[in-house]
Amino acid sequence: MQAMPTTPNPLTILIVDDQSATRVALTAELDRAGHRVLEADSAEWALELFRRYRPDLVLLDVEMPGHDGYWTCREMRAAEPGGWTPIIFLSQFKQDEDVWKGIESGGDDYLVKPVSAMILHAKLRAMQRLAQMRGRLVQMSEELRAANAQLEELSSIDALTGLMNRRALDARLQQELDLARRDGKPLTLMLCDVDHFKRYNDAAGHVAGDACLRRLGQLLKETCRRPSDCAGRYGGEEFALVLPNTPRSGAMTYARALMRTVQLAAIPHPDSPTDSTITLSGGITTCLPDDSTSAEGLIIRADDALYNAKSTGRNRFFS
Ligand code: GH3
Ligand code: MG
Ligand code: MG
Ligand code: MG
Ligand code: MG
Repeated sequence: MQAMPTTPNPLTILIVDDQSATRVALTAELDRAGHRVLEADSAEWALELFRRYRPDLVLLDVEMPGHDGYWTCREMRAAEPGGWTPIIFLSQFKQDEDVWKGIESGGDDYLVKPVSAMILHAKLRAMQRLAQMRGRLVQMSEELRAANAQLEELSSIDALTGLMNRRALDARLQQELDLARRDGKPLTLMLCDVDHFKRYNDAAGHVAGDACLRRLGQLLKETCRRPSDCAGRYGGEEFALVLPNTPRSGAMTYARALMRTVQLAAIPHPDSPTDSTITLSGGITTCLPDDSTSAEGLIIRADDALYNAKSTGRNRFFS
């Protein structure tokens, strides 16, 4: 027999065979090549070692007293959901059906005993290559999953304020509406619009305008005291608040607190015809949702109320 090189990548190999002579010969050869070897003389012991030591590869006999190799192979596959350990059958049965059964039970290859050292090492190499490829694929899919999660997060955040964006707000409103309907709880939607913000930009510049929106975003976030309250940027200089389990009276209290917070922040407005600092107008709608309540309907109602707050002088919240 030709001299076989030692392996650059040693494997932990589980040899399963009821014949000690076969195990001894295989172990000697694999040992010589630099692999680590585990030996089992029965299906039960093989499974025990498989679970305990997670070998890199299994050489599996077919005929054994008690459970046979096909059974052992199926059990090993069941013991590694989502994983894959290469399993090569090594058997004296050489009928086509034997090979078929081995592959059907989950084996990756089927060799007929006695097998030459060169064939054995070649098959180990092939399995090693597949395992490495699979490892790379698993790693890639994990990276992809992480990148997707990051993208998902980014796609729901407003870049300027760090609040939820319109997309995420719409989704949250729908979700809270469904929950409120199921639980028979009141839901409040509040739309807030910065007063005379065009004039602010015209007088102070867009950079200052952006900073002002960021500051307002912070203030809105701070007014969300319950974990279920959520604030988002609806678009431009408009913000929205989704307040689950909040009746009309609670919503009014909330609006007063918000107006007070903005008043205390005292962000100077260089060119407002109504006030020397930034103010908000708001439209509030509260519902006890039934089957006819829709997210669009809530937005329309909050928008109508906001229009009334604007047209009656601004710096106020209407419901
Ligand atoms: P009103 O009190 O009626 O709401 O007046 P307004 O000027 O706030 O309303 P209008 O809708 O006429 O103008 C909104 C302005 O908000 C227009 C734009 O200059 C400003 N704006 C919208 N989005 C942004 C933004 O991302 N950054 C900055 N700096 N300004 C924005
Ligand atoms: Mg046997
Ligand atoms: Mg507006
Ligand atoms: Mg405005
Ligand atoms: Mg306007």
